[in-house]
Amino acid sequence: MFYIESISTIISNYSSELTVNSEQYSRLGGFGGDNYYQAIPIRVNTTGTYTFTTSSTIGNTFGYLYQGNFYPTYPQYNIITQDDDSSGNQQFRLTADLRSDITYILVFTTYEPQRTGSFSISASGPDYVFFHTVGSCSVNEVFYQNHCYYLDGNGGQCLPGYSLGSKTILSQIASSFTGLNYKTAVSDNCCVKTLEPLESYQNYGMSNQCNTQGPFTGGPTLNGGGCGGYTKLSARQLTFCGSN
Ligand SMILES: [Ca+2]
Repeated sequence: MFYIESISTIISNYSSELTVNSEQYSRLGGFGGDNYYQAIPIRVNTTGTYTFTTSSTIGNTFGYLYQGNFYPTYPQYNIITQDDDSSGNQQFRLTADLRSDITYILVFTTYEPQRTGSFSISASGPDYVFFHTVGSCSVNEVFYQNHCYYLDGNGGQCLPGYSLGSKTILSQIASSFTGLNYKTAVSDNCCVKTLEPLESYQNYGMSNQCNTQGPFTGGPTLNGGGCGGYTKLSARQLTFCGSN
């Protein structure tokens, strides 16, 4: 007895280029030189196994996949997998089990330093892969509906160009903060200040990881951390901000 299983595979594509204006770093296992790279945040809506292959005019490509944040100066942190040539013709192929509640970073770079050119990445898996536009959000930010959101221990203040985000938005992206970190400072109170007044008695809070350095093991939850009904605002109150 055997089964014939029908598996539908969905293809997603991303195209961009490395230029002399791209960011540079010394890739993991590289030559210590300056490799141009793109760190592309990716998300999936369906947990499963996904494969990323590349084609390029650059020549010899190299790919890395990270969970949560990618730190260019510590490229060994958070790494899930890497590949050089598995797709043939010196192109990489990465395969990984991706969860729908985590943001991953796909780092596209080249085998040798100082290479520029256009490239495309093709993802295949049980659902679409969302490649976030490079440059739209910076480190520790979540990209959502053309805005960038972050959590920070900043006492209800947001950086220039950002404003307090709403609980509605936070409810939709809270889990995306898994693997990320405070934007500038660890909080001293982990009840989240949002656009709404704290005294609304429905506050988000960090239940697992209150006032401790990330990467976060989870996002804020409604009334998490005993924050339901919390009404004070401390100097480093955890704060939810979004780009204007
Ligand atoms: Ca390669």
